[in-house]
Amino acid sequence: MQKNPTTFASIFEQEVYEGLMAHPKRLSSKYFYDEVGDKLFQDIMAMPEYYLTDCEFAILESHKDEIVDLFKADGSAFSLFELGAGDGKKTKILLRHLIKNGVTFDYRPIDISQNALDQLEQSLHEEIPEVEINPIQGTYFDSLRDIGNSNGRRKVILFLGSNIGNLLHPQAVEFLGNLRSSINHGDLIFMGFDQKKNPQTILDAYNDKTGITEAFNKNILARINKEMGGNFELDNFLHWEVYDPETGTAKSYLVSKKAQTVTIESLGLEIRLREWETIHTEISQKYDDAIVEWLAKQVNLKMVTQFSDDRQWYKNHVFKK
Ligand code: AVJ
Repeated sequence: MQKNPTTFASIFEQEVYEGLMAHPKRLSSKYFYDEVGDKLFQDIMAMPEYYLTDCEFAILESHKDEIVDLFKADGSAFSLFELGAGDGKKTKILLRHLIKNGVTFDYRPIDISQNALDQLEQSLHEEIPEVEINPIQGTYFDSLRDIGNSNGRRKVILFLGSNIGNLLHPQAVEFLGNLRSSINHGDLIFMGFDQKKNPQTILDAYNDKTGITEAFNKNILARINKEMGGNFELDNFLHWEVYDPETGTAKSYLVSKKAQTVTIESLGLEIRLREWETIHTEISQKYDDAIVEWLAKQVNLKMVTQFSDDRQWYKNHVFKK
């Protein structure tokens, strides 16, 4: 029973279909984010175990003068794009400081979640009304087109939160190469990279005792239930995290606790899962200087500077063409 790809109502449906028909099974982490998933990710960022947000917050706060000077460059107006802007909590440090310094820019947050963009726009109007905001809904891939097509102004691209870590190295190289093609000389890319560290610290960040990350991971099944008429029984799955300190790759899985059959109505799909069969849902890549230098070299991006927290748990690198 092969479904004709043209009959899928959305790319989400198509990717779910392909991922659950594949061996081993997989679902893409980009589909974690609906209204529920956005909230769960905010809860994750507030957890003590999820050090990434605090680290990047501290870096932006302590280096905001240098960063604003860097973005200001020759003083010409620029567009500040942000890929996967989310709730913009960290970005607001920079936005506030740019405004305070009288810098001319507009803010173009891009996110897969329209809900996240609506909330961000609302909160910015209330907290920093001076910021001109032009939100764009779409994936990272879609965003390249928007960045490439925006002519005229200088561009600064923010890619915070180690969001790049959702991409395997070959995908990251392809993405960065395309990102490079969509910018001009004089434009900047400001990116967050979570660093290799004690493997236990990393595992704990993705495996909290309170079960928030588990609920976040399972939200993709909840979405399939809601949006495609699925009947996944969430309790029948285990959230499982592994971290390979050699490659720096953290991987999330949903593991089927028993043999079970799941139907997804709008896909006309009946899926059988064996006991302990896995569905791979996310990778969260960790980096060191050698990997970042290698990535930059692959796509001919120049490294401008970098910022780090005291413990060197997290870094923001700046690239140019
Ligand atoms: C938003 C992709 C950076 O991989 O650390 C948090 C998502 N997944 N906990 C990450 C996430 C589980 C997060 N990124």
